[in-house]
Amino acid sequence: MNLSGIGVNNCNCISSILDYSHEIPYVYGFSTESIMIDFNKVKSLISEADRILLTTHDNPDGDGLGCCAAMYFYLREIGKDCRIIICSKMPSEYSFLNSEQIFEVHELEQHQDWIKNVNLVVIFDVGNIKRLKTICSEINSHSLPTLNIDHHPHDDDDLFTYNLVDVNAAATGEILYNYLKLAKDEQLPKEVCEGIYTAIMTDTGSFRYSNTNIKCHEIAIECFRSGINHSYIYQQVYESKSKGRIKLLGNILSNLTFECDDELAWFIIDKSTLDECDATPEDVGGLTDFVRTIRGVEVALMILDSGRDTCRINYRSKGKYIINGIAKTLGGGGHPLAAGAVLEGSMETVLPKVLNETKQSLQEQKYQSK
Ligand SMILES: [Mn+2]
Repeated sequence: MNLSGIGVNNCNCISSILDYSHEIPYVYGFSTESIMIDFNKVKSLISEADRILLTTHDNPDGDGLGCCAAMYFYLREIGKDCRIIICSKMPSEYSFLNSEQIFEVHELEQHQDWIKNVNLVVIFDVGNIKRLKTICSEINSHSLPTLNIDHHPHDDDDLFTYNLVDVNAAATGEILYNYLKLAKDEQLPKEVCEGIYTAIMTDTGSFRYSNTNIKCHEIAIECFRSGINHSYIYQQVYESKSKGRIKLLGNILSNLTFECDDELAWFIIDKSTLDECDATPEDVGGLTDFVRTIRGVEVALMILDSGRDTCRINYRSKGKYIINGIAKTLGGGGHPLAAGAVLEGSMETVLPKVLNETKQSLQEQKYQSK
């Protein structure tokens, strides 16, 4: 297959390539540092490993989970001893990927005997290995080699053994698709395509966000050919929201604050808000995206205090402002238009700090663009 123009960065030494500067607008699908990745290296790592653990980040999304499922079915077909073990519970909207019960939630006692003899851990969609939570400690304690397949920018102190990172890919699922096409060299089976399609559909907001590219649609065509039920997948992901999530949406919409000439819309969620709405921290997914849809709003910001003395913040930008720099300043990271962080402290201490940083950055960016 033709792999030209995919724009893959070979990232055993990724620092300079992936270090975004605020002055450089991020353009999806375009790379000035395009180096063909050695997919063959990935292939040899996989062929040398008998036992492979697949995993993704905490609060898993469709991209990470879809990749795990797709890779699982591929590895099972080529006879690998493989398991998917994740560190958070499976979100209900993705349970359709788990009809064969292939996802397991990590439990030390239950998994340590199997994990200690793993030859390779394949990690999807994780910018920072700490996002593997309890699985990260297992990897360290058995010194397991890790292969990270991802489209997030990575820090210099990246701790993965091997990196296959393409920040221009719309989804990790796009990178995995490219790899599987090369490794398999034939039409991918339906069960693999279900995972790939889910990954790309969710990370592109159903082929609407600015990261959507020609490749996404080409992959979708192949997924359709394999016989996936695209409307079923769509309904499972987007039309199966809990009542708590919708109540929470109502609550935050009536408590939005607009600043910076109404270009910034922010909202807070704390434990009492969650309780009032019968919602859980898992129900906050997608709220920031929704707030971004308001006309005139360029940046949406959520600050979530779930009562464990840390706050999670989440940014979405329409494109005028780059927000992963702010997230990085606050100890997090992410994509130029979708980023976040977890900060120590309660809402009282975190909120002023986050708002200051955010408003200052938006002001600076506005000034620079003039
Ligand atoms: Mn992703």
